Amino acid sequence: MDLPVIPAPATLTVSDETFTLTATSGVTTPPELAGPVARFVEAVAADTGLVLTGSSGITVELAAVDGVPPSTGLRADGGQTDERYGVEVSAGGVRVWGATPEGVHRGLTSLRQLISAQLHDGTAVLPATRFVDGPRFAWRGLSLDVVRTFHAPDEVRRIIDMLDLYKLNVLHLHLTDDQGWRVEVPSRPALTEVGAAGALGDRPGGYYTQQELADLVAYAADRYITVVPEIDMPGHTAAVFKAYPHLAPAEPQTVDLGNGDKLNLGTLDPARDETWSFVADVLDAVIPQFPGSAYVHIGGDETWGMSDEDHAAFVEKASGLVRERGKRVVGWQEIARAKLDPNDLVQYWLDLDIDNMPDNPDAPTPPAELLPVLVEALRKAKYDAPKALEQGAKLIVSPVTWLYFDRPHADASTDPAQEVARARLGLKFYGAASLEHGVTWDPADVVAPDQIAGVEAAIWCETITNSDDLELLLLPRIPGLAEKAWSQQTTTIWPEYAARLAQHSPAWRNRGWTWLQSTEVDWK
Ligand code: TNX
Repeated sequence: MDLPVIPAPATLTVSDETFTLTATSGVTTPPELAGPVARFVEAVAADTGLVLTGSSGITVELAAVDGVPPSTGLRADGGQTDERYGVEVSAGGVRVWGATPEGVHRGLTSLRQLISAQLHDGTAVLPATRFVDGPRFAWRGLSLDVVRTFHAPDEVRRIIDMLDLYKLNVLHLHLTDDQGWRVEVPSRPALTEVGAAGALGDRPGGYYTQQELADLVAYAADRYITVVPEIDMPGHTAAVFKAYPHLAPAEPQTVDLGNGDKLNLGTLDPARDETWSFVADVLDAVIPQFPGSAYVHIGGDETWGMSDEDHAAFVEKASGLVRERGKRVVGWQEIARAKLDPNDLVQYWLDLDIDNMPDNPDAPTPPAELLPVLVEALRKAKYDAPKALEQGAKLIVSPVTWLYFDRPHADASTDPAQEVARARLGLKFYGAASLEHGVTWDPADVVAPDQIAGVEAAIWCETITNSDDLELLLLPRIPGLAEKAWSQQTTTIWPEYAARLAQHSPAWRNRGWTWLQSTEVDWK
């Protein structure tokens, strides 16, 4: 029997006995585990409505976990924390252990999933089981675009809850782009006074105050999730130019996309002193707002208006400013064209082969002006990952084919209203993908495992106008991401996975999350 735990645990045995959990059950809590236990009790209530009022039935402890290999890759907090855990359910009760509080938190998360799948009328009859588990990759994340559509702090907290339920541990916030600037830099007030106004098209803008970000970072940290900031440079900077026109190129560089939107090809200029005082001011203000992150993401992508030399000069100098401030560098794969430090991380996204593009009848034809630019970009992209590895840098695996969640859903929904949203959501350019497609791959097929720092999905918000849209594209894809990034079981059998996934809808419903009610899955 498979228990409905996602990601699938490393080992699992199940027997015939059961243990019954009710509202009078609870957790016997040693003081050093008060945090994880409090989170667990809150989360069970939100997932199921079951409020655990007692203090017995479940015990938690710090103890070594045997029988699971340690994770590989790098942690976004720069540390070495062991996330392995064990869960044992017997007729006498439940025991959860881990080598660290973080491991215990991950174990209690598996227990949450079991409880919500088994709960009927306020009682959860848990099958006796024993499993030990731990993550395959140390960095497991989601990159969230908060620019094209601004997502208010409460919505970001909902996303953090989704990451937490699936043991993901990185939220990468894409805080700046052409359409807006979303983080305070007190020494450069126009970034938020001018640059934060508006989003894509006529959507409302916004930004996170320092207090709001501090609250989000703390909320994530309570769930052992690191928030990594991205300041996208030297391209994707139209909002900077709107706020500070003296940083803009002398001649505006845009391509008309023919749909009312203009693509900015203008970039920050590495030859100008004012560029560097700007970058330094931004880093000085942003870095302290993300104390838990050992990394700063500098973007570096799609600098189509720039020469290779200027791009490399920019990346090298910006990276130096990040390192001088005690942080490590992450960038989109294009940064591999510059000189890297072996501690830098390169986020590999462009796995599309220009000479072998998948058939996609829905793909719009790009404006004629842009076509040569795109073809050249894809040709160069082929060499980025090898260049990164030659320089000793590791990769974050985020291939468009598998981990771009702004791809349309291929599966129909059982709900006609969702069918309308589904038809609208996702970039048609990517071609639709099914949930099954999302789990029938392995990160090690993309990049050799010893070169992987982590696995991260990305959600870009061009087609997303509100939180329902966002959640409809994220769910049920987030559990699939977790299955690939965490589970030691490297092959996913779709019917087996779908049977586990089906058991997760009660918790999503209780939390009011929007998810694609795909006809591929027999939802509970
Ligand atoms: C490429 S991925 C971008 C984003 C777009 C995205 C749409 C990357 C580093 N840059 O600016 O939103 O495609 O999927």
